[in-house]
Amino acid sequence: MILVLSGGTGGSKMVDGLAQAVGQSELTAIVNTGDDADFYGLRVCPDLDICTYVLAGVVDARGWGYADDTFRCLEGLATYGLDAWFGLGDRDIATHLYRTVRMGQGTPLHVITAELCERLGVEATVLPMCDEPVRSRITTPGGERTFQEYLVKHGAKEEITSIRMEGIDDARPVPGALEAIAAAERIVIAPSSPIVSIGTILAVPGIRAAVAARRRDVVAVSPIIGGRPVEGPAHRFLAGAGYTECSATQMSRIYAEVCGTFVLDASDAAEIPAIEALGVRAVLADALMPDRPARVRLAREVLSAVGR
Ligand code: FO1
Repeated sequence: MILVLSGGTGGSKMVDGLAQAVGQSELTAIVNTGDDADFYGLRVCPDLDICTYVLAGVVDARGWGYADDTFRCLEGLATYGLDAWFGLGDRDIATHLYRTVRMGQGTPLHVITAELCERLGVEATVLPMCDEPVRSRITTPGGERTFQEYLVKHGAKEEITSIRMEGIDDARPVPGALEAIAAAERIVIAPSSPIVSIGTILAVPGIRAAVAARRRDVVAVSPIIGGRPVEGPAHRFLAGAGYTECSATQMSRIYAEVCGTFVLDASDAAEIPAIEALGVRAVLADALMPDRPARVRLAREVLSAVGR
């Protein structure tokens, strides 16, 4: 079994590539839930849903939400004067309604996630990092934002002065997560944000130590190419966490304790000596994933970088 740690839009492309490369039944994903939010009383888990929809082949082309969705419900809510800045599609809302109903019955998130996966025909094992609510809170000069407020409502334009993970101390890895980390043939850290996606997963008590214990078999993929994030505002989150540099080398520094191998884009070859000076093996690849064939191509290169 291959294990992948993933966030949402960026990471889900690696999840898709790995699923194509090894087959869904051989893949387990541990997914960030720090971006989760409640809208209109509904629990929305964007990264879990993005990974699930990608594996089910129903994700929209923009990389989140259900394909070809309509937004009639949201339009209706706006008519009634409610804030409607977060794009919840009608079909997508069915997922959040189902999740919220099951949570109200006392069902843990990892069980609900497995139910959604089964109903959507996903054969991979998709695990939330924890069942307990963990929420990334982003402080900007304009005040503290929830993750989705920062990213979507305010368009990720604000400078970040600090980031905290509310609830992280009370979080526990879901049943099966530590076992999957221990048993995986290889572990892939997807090119998601090292701070608010992968950093949040690793901050769940017990997960960082379990991954570090497998360091030799862990490979991380750089989300930074040419000093810029491939997608999303990773540079702002890095700065908010106190890192002044936005580079593949900086990613390796953040991951040095948990990964023995680091895959970076061929255009960043000049950074190899700095990365290897950290005791991390650096492997070059074309780290861009513009389409599905590129995802499986990169996934194969990433696995072969750790001898698989
Ligand atoms: N991202 C946006 O940029 N705008 C949206 O309106 C939006 C809605 C949305 C609804 C459901 C969902 O699962 C994801 C959604 N996303 C939206 C993506 C999400 O904000 C982020 O990409 C992830 O949280 C980061 O991985």
